[in-house]
Amino acid sequence: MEKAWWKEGVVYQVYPRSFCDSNGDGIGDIRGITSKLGYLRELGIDVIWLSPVYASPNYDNGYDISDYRAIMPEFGTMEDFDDLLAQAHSLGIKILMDLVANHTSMLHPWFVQSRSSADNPYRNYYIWADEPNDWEAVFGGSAWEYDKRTGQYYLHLFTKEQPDLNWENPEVRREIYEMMRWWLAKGIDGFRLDAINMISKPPGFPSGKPVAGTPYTEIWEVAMHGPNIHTYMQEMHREVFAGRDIMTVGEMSKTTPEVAVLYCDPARGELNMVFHFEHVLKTDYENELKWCDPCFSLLKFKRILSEWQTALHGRGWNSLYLNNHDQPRSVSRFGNDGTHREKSAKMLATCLHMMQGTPYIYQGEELGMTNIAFETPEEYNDVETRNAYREYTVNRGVSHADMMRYIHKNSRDNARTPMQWSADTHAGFTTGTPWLGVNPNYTQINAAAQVGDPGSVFNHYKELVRLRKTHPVIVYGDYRLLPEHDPNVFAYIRRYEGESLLVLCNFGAEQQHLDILDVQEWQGAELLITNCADGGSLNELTPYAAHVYLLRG
Ligand code: TEU
Ligand code: CA
Repeated sequence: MEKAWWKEGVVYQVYPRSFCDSNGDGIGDIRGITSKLGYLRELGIDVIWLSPVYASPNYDNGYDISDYRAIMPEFGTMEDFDDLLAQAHSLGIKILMDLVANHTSMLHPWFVQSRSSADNPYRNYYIWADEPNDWEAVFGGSAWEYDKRTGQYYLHLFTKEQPDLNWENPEVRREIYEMMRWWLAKGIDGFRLDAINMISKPPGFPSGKPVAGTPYTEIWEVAMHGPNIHTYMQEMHREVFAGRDIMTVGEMSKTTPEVAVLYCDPARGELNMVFHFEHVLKTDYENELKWCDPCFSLLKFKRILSEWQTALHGRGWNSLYLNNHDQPRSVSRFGNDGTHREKSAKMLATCLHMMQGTPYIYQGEELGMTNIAFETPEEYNDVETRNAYREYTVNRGVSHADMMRYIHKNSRDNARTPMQWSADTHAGFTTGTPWLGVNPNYTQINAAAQVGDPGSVFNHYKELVRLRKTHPVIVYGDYRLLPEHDPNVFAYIRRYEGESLLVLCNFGAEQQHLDILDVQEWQGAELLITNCADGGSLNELTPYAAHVYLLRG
């Protein structure tokens, strides 16, 4: 298997709005990020994925870009960005830009031109039609918006403030590639490509599955991986990526391992890896519906992650994540954010970081930050949450109490509350009023309390990051799931050049006895890392225990 820095490193995702505020306006900013590079260096991460920092009216917090070559004034200036990049590089940390190119903001000059008249040269930069079809937008309502100036509808797969670009138009592609090269010329180290599997639209806009209680149909089965997607990805590779030592990861909902290989098989010249959604959509949602009472199945979780491990081995590369700015906090979701918070956070991290692929840590995950439960819908900022509250309580007959319970579990704002730096006011995130409420548990859960504590969640993550750099079996080893039928224990073996790694994780609050192993074989193995103060055991796992054993050849 070809070696690469992006296979060996660990990525840390920064959501700038919530990371660190340097000037007291309550909004995280670029200077704030720069001021925390020492912290990231201490954690040992190699790459920062920066969620969008471009100019944006923030209908979707930066995922609606109005100028690809300018920094959002609330976040600072281009000088601040250049300084962040230079300082990160001087510490050996790379920077990945979040590229949102399926759509722009409605305030992007291209769209302002496009909507101004039907014969404007920018008209074909977007997708216009005389009649809408029945697609439902990701954040609710029709995916088409009527624009009375020209009497046509434009397509928006997300909010109406995020019109979809028309990738069929070669001018659009040329402009996007040129802009990407402009960022690379600055010295950035790669891209995370937002919703990139949606850029090629199916001809005729065929209907999807009906969405219950609405006149709309789903886009998920019909609008992903359109007919020209691989042509565009290969073109982007030729025009932008080829010959550069950069990292690329495409965000792709509705992607199976077989489809993912088409994007990340190096021989095809497309992307390095993809973010799939299977383990976050199919293990605790009811029928993949986000607004529900979650019911987690470890059996499904193991089956899905194991399938990805096996299917991509030697053919592509996995990205490993449990958290991002769109997902609830993993410790609240898959672990236990009550009495077992620290132990289960370490267990989840161990389980993920010992797999093959590039691990992603989302800000605050390394502290075991938890979900938030705001009392009222008004305290939520996220456009998806706000729209869903309205849609479900007004049109779909869901009660306020039920909907709030679903929101507490699954709102994207669970991930977006300010980073908990210290026990000071507003968690040390800002001296002003934070744009989104701070989780009140910051007095217990914060970086200041954890960095110097060898038993902290932070130091467990730090050790996982370090081990990846010292043990090639973690990066390059193959993968075998131990008997699949255990509903509480996730156990697997990795092997590489005579070394074997045994990973044992208890996902439950009960003690588990294991007899799946040839204990004799592992008797002399070294305990590489554990979340149990009193050491590991090969056949007894205390609640949420995680042990990793290494056997040298
Ligand atoms: O998300 C794309 C995506 O597929 C979303 O449907 C995602 O599944 C959803 O946010 C889950 O609730 C990307 C970004 O990550 C997201 O923050 C943006 O809102 C979206 O694109 C539009 O740019
Ligand atoms: Ca600020």
